[in-house]
Amino acid sequence: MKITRREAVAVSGLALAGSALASGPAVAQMEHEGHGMSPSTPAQRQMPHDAKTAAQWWINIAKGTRHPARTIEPGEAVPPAEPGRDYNPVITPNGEALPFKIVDGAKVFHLVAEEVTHEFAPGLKAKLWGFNGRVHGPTIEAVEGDRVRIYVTNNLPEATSIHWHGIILPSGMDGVSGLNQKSISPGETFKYEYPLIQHGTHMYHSHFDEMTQMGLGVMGLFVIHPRRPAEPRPDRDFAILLSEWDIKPGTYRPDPRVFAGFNTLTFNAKAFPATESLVAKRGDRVRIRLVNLSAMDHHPIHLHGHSFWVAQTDGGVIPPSARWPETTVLVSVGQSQTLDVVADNPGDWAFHCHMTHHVMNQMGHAGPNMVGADAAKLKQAIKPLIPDYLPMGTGGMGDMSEMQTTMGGMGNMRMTMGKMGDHSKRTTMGEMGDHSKQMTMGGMGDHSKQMTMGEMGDHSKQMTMGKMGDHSGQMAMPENSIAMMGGNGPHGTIDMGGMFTVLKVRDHLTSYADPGWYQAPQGTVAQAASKQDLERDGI
Ligand SMILES: [Cu+2]
Repeated sequence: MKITRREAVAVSGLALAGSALASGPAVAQMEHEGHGMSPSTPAQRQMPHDAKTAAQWWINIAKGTRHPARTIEPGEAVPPAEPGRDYNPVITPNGEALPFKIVDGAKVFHLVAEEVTHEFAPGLKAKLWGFNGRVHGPTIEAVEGDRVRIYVTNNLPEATSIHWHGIILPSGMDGVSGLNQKSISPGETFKYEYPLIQHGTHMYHSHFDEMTQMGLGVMGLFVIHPRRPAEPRPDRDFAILLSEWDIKPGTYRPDPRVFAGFNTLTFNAKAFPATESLVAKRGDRVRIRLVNLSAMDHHPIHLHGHSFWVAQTDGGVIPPSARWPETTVLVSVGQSQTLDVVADNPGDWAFHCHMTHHVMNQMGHAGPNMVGADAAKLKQAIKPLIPDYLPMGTGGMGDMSEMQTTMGGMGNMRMTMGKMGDHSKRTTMGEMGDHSKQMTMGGMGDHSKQMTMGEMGDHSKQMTMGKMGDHSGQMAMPENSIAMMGGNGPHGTIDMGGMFTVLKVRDHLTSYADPGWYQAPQGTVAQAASKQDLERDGI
């Protein structure tokens, strides 16, 4: 049998693949058999039957392909990569990595798709579909040159299939139900196996009944490190999956059918203030991998206090000469954007979606707009119908979070009767200090009552004024719902929710545990102007 030079090189390359791949003679035998059929095109070659030789058959094809994130040739002999030695593990804030074992040179993972009860933030839980007891699924992490074998067990009530988004692999492993494979029936376990011939930030997600399954969380991150990085490894390597949900207050199941009005916006399936901070030492090379698998929305993600480089996309590494600096990057649906930044500015830096509705939580998107309204007249008109009615938000909506914080923190939608009693029907709130103007028409009490009038219509029984009055210790809000915005900060309430977290950069750290709030040097914090300042500058 005649073997051309190119084929001989391919065969020897495969033989070198060593323990991670099949033995050389087996490969040579496969090649000989293939060529013995004298195919006129590669597509006509007889396909190998077992997974190992199939992987090698495909590696031969991959050798001829180009990918802008490749540091070794496909099929090069490399052992399964080890954390620490070959890569610095990625950090999935609020998440975790999927464990693996090495069997016969392959990294073996097992995903179990199943229903999961997930907490988005204290006070808001939902029944979702995820993997291995989590939403989203655990992060799959591997290194270019590794061969992965991923078992997917379907414990969902309907069929599924899993697509490996952005990963270059054999067509039959791509996971589009009906196109590349049969769907995975409930109770079945499918096996996906392929070598990783690229590096980058990718994802896995359902490709069967996507609207429902992705709307309920059937997805996760898939990070592949370079085998021989051309650039220094990041010191801190974060991966964040962006998604959105529609959870009607008082319900436990997101509605995957909606196409607008998502009211729970999440980083790794958590809404602020449940999002973990990103912690770095001053001077650390920080990589932030952003992946957007929202149903309908793109997210412009903004970092304060720093300028970053957009260094990679899902398609590969951007050559250094073609990178551009940004402080905000748009992460479109289905995209990944990888930001490289040197954390050189100590402080607490907001990192958030710049869509204002995406940094708000479930409550408060609907309801009447009261900004600038003559609330006294409105109150007079509604009082005969709802005796306790108190409009709110007439001076802006910052009071919504302010009150909730006063009542014991974001997400804690219960408040003491004493507080509520103090606020109801009062026209000013002495104890609210600076916020007295915003609070003119009342505090938390009217917040909830506004909900009665607006978006909470479906929950009128829960929201009746009488019931509110009956609550000696707690005010009635729809169960399982969280405040529009607000977390406790070092200077008061942080009027943010949803897709918001904090990059904490510190000069001195003994660990990467959350260091608490930044202690700003004296004189570097904005504060009320002094009389002398105003006089000196003619203000
Ligand atoms: Cu957004």
